[in-house]
Amino acid sequence: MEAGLPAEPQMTLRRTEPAPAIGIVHLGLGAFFRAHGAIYIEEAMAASGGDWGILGVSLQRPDIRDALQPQDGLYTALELGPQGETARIVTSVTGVLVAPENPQAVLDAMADPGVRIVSLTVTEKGYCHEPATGRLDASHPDITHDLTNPLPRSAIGFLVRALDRRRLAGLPPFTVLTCDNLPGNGHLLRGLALDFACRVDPVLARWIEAEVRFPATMVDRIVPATTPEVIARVATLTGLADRAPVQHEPFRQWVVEDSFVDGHRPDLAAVGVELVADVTAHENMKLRMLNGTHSALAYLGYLAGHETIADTVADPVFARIVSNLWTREIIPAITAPTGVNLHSYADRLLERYRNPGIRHRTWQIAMDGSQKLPQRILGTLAENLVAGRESPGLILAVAAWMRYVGGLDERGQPIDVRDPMSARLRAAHASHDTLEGLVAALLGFREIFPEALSHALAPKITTAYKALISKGARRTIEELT
Ligand code: CS2
Repeated sequence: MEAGLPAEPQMTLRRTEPAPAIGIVHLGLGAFFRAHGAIYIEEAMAASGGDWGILGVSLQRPDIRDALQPQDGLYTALELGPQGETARIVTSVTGVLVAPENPQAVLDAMADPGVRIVSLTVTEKGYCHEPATGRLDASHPDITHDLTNPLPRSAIGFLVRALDRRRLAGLPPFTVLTCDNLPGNGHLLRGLALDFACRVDPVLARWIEAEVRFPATMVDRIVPATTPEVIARVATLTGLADRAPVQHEPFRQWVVEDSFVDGHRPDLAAVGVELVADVTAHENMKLRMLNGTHSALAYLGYLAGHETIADTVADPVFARIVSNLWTREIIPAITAPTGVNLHSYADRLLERYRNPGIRHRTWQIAMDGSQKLPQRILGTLAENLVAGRESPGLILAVAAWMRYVGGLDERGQPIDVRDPMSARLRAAHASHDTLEGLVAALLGFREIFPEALSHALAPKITTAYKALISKGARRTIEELT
C-alpha cells in the first residue's frame, strides 16, 4: 500500500456529468469491449461530439450489470505498461441489460430510432456457427429456440428479430458491427443473419440483404480477465471502490470497413481507428500472427507448466519457437496490409507478449480451442500444404491442443478444459487405446478439421503427439528448433 492512500477505499464511482444519449447497443459486454471499443467511442465523442452512448447487453449472466449499475455504468481501465500503470475512468457505457431476465427490453432498445449501431463481442462460440465452414448451426439449441420463439436467446436471434421490428416500424436498420476474432467477421455474420432470417421470413431476409451493413473489423488489444488482485490494485491506486475494472496493455488497434447505414458512426478516424475499404489483409495478419501464436503458446506453454504468456516467452526455447512460427510458417502464407512490414509486426508482438505487467493466463487463451483453431492455425496449415511448405510448429500446436483437451497435463494433473465441445473431445480420448486411433478420431471432428486437411496431416500430427507424450512440450520444442 502506498503512503497517503486510505487503507479501505471510501468512495463509490458515481457519474458527475450527464450520461451521453444512447446511440449504440453492445451485445456481450465483456472485458475486451470495455477495454477497447468503449474507450475509442468515448474518445470519439470527446473529439467530435455525437450521441454515441453505449447500452450494454449481457447475454448470459447478471454479474457485470450488478457491478456496473451502482456505479452508473462507470468503470476504471487500468493500463499496464512495462514501465508502470495508469488508471482512467471510462464513461461511455450508460447502462446494462441482462437479456435472459428481460429479452423484450433488449429488443425494445435495439428498435429505438436513436440507436444506429449494434456492436458485438460475443466470442467465437456466440455465433452459433460451424467453425470449419462458417455456416449457421441450425441444430444449436439457442438457434432452434430462436427460430420458433419471438423472444430470443442468441445474438443472431436478437439481431434478426430487432431488425424485423425496425423494418415493420418503417425505421432505417442499424449497422451491425462485429468485433470478434473471426475471419471475415462482418461477412460471416451477414451470412448467418441472412440464413436465420430466410428461415423466419424471406421478405425480411431480402430487406436485410439490401439495407443492412455488416462492416468487418480487426480488433486488437490484450485484455486479461479481471482478477480480485486487479480490483484491489485499482482501489489502492484511485481510492475508489470499483467492482468491475478492466486491465489492458498500452497497445491498441482497430481497423474498420467504412460501411455504415447512412454513414452514421462516431468520428472514429479522429481517434486513430483505421477506416478502410477492405479489412481482409489486416484481419488475416492479426488472426494468424497474434491469435495463432497465442493459441500455440497457450497449449504448449500450459502443458509445460507455464502460467502466463509472459512466463512462457521468458523461456528462450518458447521464444524461439514463436519466432520460427512467424518467420518460417506464418509470414510466408500471408499478404501484408499496405505499408506494413510483417517482420516488424512480429517483433512488436514479441515485445507485447513479454510485457511483465500483463499476466495473461495460458489457460484463458486455451479456452474454446475447437472454435479458434480453424481461423488461427488450420488456414495457415492448409495453405502451407498447398505451397509445399513445412509447418512443424503449427503441427505441434495442433498436437498440443489434442493433448490439452484430454484433460491431464504433463504432471498428470487435471486440466479444467473449457470448450463447448469438451465432453465430446474427452470422450474421444477415453475411447481410444492407441495414439493413432485417438489422433484420427480427433481429426474426424468435421466442425473443426476439413476432410482433406485431416487426411494430409494425420501422420505428422501423430508423430508430434507421440513426442509430446514421451518427451514433454519443452523438450519436443527444443529438438524442433
Ligand atoms: C486471445 C485474444 O484469449 C484469446 O484467445 O488470443 O483474446 C487476444 O488477446 C486478443 O485477440 C488480442 O487482441
